[in-house]
Amino acid sequence: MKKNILISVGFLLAFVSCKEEKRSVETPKEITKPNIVIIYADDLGYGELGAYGATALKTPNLDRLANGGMRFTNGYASSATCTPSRYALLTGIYPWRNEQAKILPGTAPLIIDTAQNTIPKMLKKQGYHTGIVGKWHLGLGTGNVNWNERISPGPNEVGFDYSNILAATQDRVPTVYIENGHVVNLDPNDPIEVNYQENFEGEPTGLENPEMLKMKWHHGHNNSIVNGIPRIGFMKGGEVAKWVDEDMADYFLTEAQTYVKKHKDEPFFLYYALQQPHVPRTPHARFVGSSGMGPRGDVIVEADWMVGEFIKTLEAEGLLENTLIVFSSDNGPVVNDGYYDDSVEKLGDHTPAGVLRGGKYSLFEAGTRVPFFTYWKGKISSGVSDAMVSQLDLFSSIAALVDSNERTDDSQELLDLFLGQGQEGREQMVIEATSRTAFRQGDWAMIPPYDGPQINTQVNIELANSDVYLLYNLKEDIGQQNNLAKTNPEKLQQMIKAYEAIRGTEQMSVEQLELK
Ligand code: NG6
Ligand code: CA
Repeated sequence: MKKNILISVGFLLAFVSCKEEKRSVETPKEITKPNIVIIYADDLGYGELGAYGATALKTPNLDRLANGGMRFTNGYASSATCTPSRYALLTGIYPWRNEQAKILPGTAPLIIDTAQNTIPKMLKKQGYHTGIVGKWHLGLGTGNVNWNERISPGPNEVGFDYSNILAATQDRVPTVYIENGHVVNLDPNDPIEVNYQENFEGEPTGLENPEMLKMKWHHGHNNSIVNGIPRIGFMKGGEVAKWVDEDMADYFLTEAQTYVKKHKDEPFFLYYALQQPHVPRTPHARFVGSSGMGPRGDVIVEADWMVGEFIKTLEAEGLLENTLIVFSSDNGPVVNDGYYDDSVEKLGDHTPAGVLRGGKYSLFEAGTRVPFFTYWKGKISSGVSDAMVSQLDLFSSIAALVDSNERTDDSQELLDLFLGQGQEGREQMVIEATSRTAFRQGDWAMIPPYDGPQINTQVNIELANSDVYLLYNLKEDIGQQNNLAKTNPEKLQQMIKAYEAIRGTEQMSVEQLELK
């Protein structure tokens, strides 16, 4: 009798487990897939966050994530400027493979081929809803965009189900938000025209109408005036559609929060591309003075707050334990990037590049080595990794996370490392800055000779142009002060060989170089 009962219980259990299994087969697999959020700052340097050693600037929300997740000390953007880094991030392809991947004007055509694979396209095939909120800067349309019709192709044509973006940069026209290809709040009776060559008759400019400016230009940035701020490029019309710079951070935060709330019941991928601390730095009134460092510091405090609020939304929606968050920056820091905004005068003890040499536009480390961390509550335990990782690697690693077989040659699958369970990072990689490239391998950095000024005096950044090869051992010399090329000819030759194996031997013509 007893035996019988046991047998029946056994049967019952087998039956139940069978049903369980059946249920899990029937249940859409998507439900178990984690949400993925990439939060991407614009021009945030290696030394800018408390978690990376900043003391003068307070970034408690980002620090909480960085210290509670896996923080990389050798995390890289692919390029020292925006467009190439964003191209590489989304496609998993080195930006120097695409000649168009350089700083784009607001009228540039889309530089991602619509046939090209991207992270959001790959995720869509795995059942994800995909969205972008914030800065785009990868071009729109195919040339001669009519801003008063649907603008296409754009983010929606390269994998995003939803997009609400600024086209290029905050300092470039058109200064409007574009939602799924449509200018937000466009008045058909006040059509938008944009031109990067010449002004529209009778329209004021920063150059000719200094009396109209609330922020003065230092270099460049003297074309159309929007909200008292002179921009790059000329724009006419679209008065009510123009963004209010000081409200931009709140606008994108609300968009990001709304996106999450709307798609919380399906797996989603959100690319939340912050506009800070790129110029023009326009903190909302409640952040003015918050850093004591002028607008540049204030917008970093603002961005930190925005991220904190965004995390609160994930938490309130019960999503934090099922969401992988990746945070990084598109390139290194710049203090004066074209406006008089007190950033130089009020910098005080803050070192945006931390211990690194160079900055935005530079082939020295500060151009591409940036804050980079992953956070996943309850899944990634807190830690610090010195392994070398590139934003390029997100394509293949995210694919692995969602059981996709898709990979690119340039993107290494480092999922374990990003989830805090692996040790090994990249052995080597090519980095880019204004169409020049350099090489990192092991502890070493090698920069080939390039024509051009050693220092961009306008932004006061060392670019790493030199008549000779530069070779540094970063383990001993993180500040890149001792060029070892002469004393280590063998190492130099080995580095050049490994670099050329990836990059090719063809030299870039001077015209191709965007000399800074
Ligand atoms: C430069 C701008 C700079 C910034 C940069 C793009 C001038 C003189 N300088 O050409 O202010 O807009 O382009 O920055 O115009 S990025 O982060 O989007 O690459
Ligand atoms: Ca940038």
